[in-house]
Amino acid sequence: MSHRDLASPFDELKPVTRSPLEFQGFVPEERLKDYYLKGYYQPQTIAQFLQESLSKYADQPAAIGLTHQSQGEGSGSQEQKWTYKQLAAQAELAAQRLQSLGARKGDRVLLQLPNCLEFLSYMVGSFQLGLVPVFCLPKHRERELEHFARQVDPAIHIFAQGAENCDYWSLYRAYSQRMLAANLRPPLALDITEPGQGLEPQAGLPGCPDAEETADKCAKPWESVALFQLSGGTTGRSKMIPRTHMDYLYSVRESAHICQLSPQTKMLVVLPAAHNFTMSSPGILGVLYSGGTLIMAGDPSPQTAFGLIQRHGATMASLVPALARAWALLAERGGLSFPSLELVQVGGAKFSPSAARHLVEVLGVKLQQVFGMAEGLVNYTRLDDPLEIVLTTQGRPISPDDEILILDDQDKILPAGQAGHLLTRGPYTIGAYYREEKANRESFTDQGFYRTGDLVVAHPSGHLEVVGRAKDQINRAGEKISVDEIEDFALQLPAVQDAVAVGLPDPDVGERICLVLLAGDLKAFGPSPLDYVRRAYRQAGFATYKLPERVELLSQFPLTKVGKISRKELRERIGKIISSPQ
Ligand code: OOB
Repeated sequence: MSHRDLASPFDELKPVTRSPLEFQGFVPEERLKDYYLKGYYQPQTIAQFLQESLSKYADQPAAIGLTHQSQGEGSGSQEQKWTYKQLAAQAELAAQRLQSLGARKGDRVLLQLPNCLEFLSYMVGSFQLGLVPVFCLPKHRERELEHFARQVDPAIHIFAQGAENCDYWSLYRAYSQRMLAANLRPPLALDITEPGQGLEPQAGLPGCPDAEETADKCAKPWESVALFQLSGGTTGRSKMIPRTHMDYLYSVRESAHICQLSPQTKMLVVLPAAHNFTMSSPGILGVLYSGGTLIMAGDPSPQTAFGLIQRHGATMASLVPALARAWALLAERGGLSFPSLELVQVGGAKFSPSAARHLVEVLGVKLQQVFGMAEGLVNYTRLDDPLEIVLTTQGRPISPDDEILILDDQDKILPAGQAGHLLTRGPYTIGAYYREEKANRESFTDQGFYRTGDLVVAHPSGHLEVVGRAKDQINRAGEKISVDEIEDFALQLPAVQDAVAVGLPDPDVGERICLVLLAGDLKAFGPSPLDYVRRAYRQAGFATYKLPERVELLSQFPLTKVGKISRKELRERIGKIISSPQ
């Protein structure tokens, strides 16, 4: 297929001035100033932070991984190793491509790339131009992408056609057409697999501006938004999480110190690169800050990961519990050992003490539990914590100024040692979602504390143990799904009278989506209600991980005393239906 065939129908739309970024927070300004004065906030943008590493570690290996860009002799992915200097040159090339599409400082870009080397060059290039990346997942589909585009008005959508077997051009066209029909301006498309301008930055084209130039010179530097992370969402669709240069970099630097990263660190990047865990805890930015090497895993299978660890001597990896369990089982069965691997971080969902012990015993590595959230707060078990603490808790906060409240249902502080709702405020936790007035009133207190929706108990050492969840969310292998989003769509299906989505406990992925339906017309579902439902969600452009994996039809829903649907009883009832013989 030629470039022409793939060309976007919107190529003629040249980016014009996009809407400005707004900033709105509930954290009292005095506190933000205080964090600044305490030295948590350095007067530095992410571009300046990266620039320092790119020069300081110029000849050291920065990254190993697959690249999608055309290699002259035909394209396709192949493994390459980039030094920091090469990464800088590739970032410059990426910046040139972005600029040639008209991207300007302050513009948002949807960055939707798999774990390949270009993820790094386009991320660095975007920051260097003063663009604000929205860290999309490769698994996001047109429904999610359209929502992000409507929220942040991006100038460009960066993707790799064909990655993960997905036709990103057709997703792009579908949501862009809908936006145009609604009189909204879609972003331009940048498909990194299309031949660019060669492998070297071109003379004559503008290069990356000096990092100083793109730095925001605003009066309140702590308000300068660097990037958007995405929340799993509890009420409806994903919310956009504006992270500032200062807050994000503070968490990255501290995380790198806590995890003792160094130029010898070789981090295997298995989870999606864009996820907050992988990006900043200490993640990709932490490794680049420390002069270490990133090993980008092209696919998340344990087999690929094991091969990369052995070939390149990875020293650390970050996993979700589902993957950590799979690693431990496979390594045990195969009698495998990984002498280079020192540290395995596990986070994103609750890691049970027994699975934690098994991992440590089988892999002979140091385990670090990580309980974090894209909204900010990250807790780590420390590398010198006693084993029992590492196995049974999810760690303690990064900062002495992370405030932790554990409250009862009436927002009253609970006595020490009792489990309750976790609220938090601190130097790297957001004070508001982007353009979400209603959700903000629910998710933040007047004093700017974020309601995490997690139920925790604090140990005397200050370590938190996650004991449950109060938010309406399903956690499938670390991927968060808002039950509202699933239910809202089910209610639009003609055959459905009422719908409730529940997370069913699952030994492999933690939880699976079960959609419980009150059927208006049973026949409308055809022979397989599950097929009917999955088809409908797929056609509506939902990411695959959000498709229900089980459908139960009931004639009535159990109600609480006040007449609300009782999710608890529903879960129990469904549990019984599933465990009883057919
Ligand atoms: C990470 O970030 P998100 O935004 O995808 O999800 C945050 C939520 C938390 O509120 C909690 O419900 C759950 O994920 N979670 C955990 C957990 N880590 C996250 N629940 C139990 N145990 C854990 N260790 O998932 C994230 C962000 C940065 C670092 C690590 C994870």
